[in-house]
Amino acid sequence: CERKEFQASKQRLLVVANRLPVSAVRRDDGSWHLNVSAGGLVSALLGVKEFETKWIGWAGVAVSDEIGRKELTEALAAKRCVPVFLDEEIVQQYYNGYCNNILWPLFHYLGLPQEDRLATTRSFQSQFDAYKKANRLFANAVKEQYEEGDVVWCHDYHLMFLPKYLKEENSKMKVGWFLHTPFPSSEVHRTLPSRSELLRSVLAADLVGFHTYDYGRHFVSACTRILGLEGTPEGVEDQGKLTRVAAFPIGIDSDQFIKAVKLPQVQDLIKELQGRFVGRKVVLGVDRLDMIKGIPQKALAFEKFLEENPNWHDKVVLLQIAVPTRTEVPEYQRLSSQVHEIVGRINGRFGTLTTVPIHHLDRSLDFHSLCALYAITDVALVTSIRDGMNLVSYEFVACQASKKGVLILSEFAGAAQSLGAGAILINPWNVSEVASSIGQALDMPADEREKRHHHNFKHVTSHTSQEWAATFVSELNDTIVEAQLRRTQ
Ligand code: ADQ
Repeated sequence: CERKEFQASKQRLLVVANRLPVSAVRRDDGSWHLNVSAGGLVSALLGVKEFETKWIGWAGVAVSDEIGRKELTEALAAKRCVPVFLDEEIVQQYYNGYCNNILWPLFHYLGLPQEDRLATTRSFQSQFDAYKKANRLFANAVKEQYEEGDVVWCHDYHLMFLPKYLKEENSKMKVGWFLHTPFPSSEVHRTLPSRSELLRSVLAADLVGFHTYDYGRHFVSACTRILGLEGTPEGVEDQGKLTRVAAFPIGIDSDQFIKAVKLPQVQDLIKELQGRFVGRKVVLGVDRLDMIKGIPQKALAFEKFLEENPNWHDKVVLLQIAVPTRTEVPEYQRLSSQVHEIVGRINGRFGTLTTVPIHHLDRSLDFHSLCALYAITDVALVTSIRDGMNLVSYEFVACQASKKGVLILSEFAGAAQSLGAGAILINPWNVSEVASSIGQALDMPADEREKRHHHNFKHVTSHTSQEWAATFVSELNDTIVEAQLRRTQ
């Protein structure tokens, strides 16, 4: 009976990420409303069903009163979430500052604008201190939830100090850390004043994971060149302690998308959209409004395509769905104005009294509308100038079982390594190349589309988010067993 119980019970997984999979909004009467948040990490981990998962993270809202904190904690408990409370000053310095203004651009090879660079240099130390303070708050929350045997999985660049703090507390804790962004070349990482402390803190984990082999190689190079440690085929070794470093390419819950497209309400939406765009091919972009997604480059390439192909005017539309993020950060505000200006200019130039070539929406779409949109699309256009993986390309493929549309994919997205053979790969900085790829995709014969789609569909349905998480956690368990064996030998 005991054995049966053991088999039935799932391993407990504490997922620690900056944001919980829900955002909390306080109503006028003081009660809490919880919304599921958009984003890659959330989409991937919501599909994970093999473990008894508990989330630990920030709910995206500052709560200073004790009653509010208690009530929010209770509301979130029903969703298996545990809040970490961050005050406004910490959010400003740690999240908007160190995470989004320093690490995010650096990890995506983006330089800061000159005026921000000097300001950032001056405020660097206080932001770094806030980063460590915030990581300490996350560590305390994990400590409160932790039970022996749990696996703790830390996510992303927001929490690079967490492995160190957790291991200092309990060296037996099983700790994994996964980065959702690229890890840049060691020459780029080298420019960070806190370069060594960040690397050493991550190395405290038992297993360190990246989307691609290349990101892992950059990380190992940074450890060897900056810290002078030894890189081995398994990872990084420091005084006999091995930290495993490996690639775990993320996937999506493909079944969820495939099933959704067949639902009657989604089929109704599909018919409605097809009616709306009758006689026109649909090119689709779905992105968070972020510098890394190359949205201005996409619009400029589409403009070039229209310029060079007058026969396509009125026969093609670019639908760009751009959900705003980090709206308080000045650089994101500048990006939003820039995109609106470019789109306005192109629509003014190529629009008619009844149609415009680009429909740009500044908002998130609900899941069913998103699936319907993916399903009616002829060409998905992903122009990220850097992207850890890019799940939108996977979601598009999963929804294309009947249409077999074409994916144009940036070679700077991690997904190019998995969907490269089925997609048309482009350099988003080369506007002419992207423009001619749009033409190639729109004119592609059905048998070639079918072949390319088949390749991508096979990959997307066999490398799912469930498999991603299960592989990471089982590798983490194995790593710990191997380390114990090494110690006893
Ligand atoms: P993101 O940068 O958020 O993720 P991505 O992987 O494309 O990028 O995931 C975006 C998710 O948000 C998708 O599930 C998509 O459906 C959803 N989304 C985006 N715009 C939307 C909109 N307008 N309406 C509704 N939903 C929208 C980060 C990294 C990526 C990495 C993921 C996962 O930057 O490189 O692939 O984490 O590791």
